[in-house]
Amino acid sequence: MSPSPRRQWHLLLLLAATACDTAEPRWVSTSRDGVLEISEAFAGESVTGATAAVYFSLRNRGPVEDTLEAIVVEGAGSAFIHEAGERDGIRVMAPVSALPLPADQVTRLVPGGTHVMLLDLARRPVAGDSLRGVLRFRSGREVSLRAEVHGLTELDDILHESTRRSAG
Ligand SMILES: [Cu+2]
Repeated sequence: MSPSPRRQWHLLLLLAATACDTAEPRWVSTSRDGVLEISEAFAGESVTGATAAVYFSLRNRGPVEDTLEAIVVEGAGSAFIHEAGERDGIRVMAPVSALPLPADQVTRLVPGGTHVMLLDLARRPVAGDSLRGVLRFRSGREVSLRAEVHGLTELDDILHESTRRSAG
């Protein structure tokens, strides 16, 4: 006799739940030794086409600080680490030469905060594109980068999401 219809339903529900969990796979990349891990990488759709901002989370699992020193992204003439702040009530961003990653901590680059700025893009990134590159660290470690390009509305959702997350 075949399994009861009820049992099949349970199996289907289980499969559906699993499918939902993995519908948007969390992309993760690590250094060869597993100490540094990058996740939640995305880029904002460029309005002008000349520049784009990239955001991600960097986890340093090691017992000592490491430092992000260089970023190379395919199709971008250059990439800089930018810190965002306020000066005389005006929102400004300024390049910094390196981004320290404290031991055993996650450093988050989010809209409105520290980000990677891509300049001289060969072509305008649009939603659905994927930017690829590599991050280089003072220790000599390298981590590959793959950032999905999000549209402005989507980016707004992510901004709110990260705001909620940091508040909680
Ligand atoms: Cu910037």
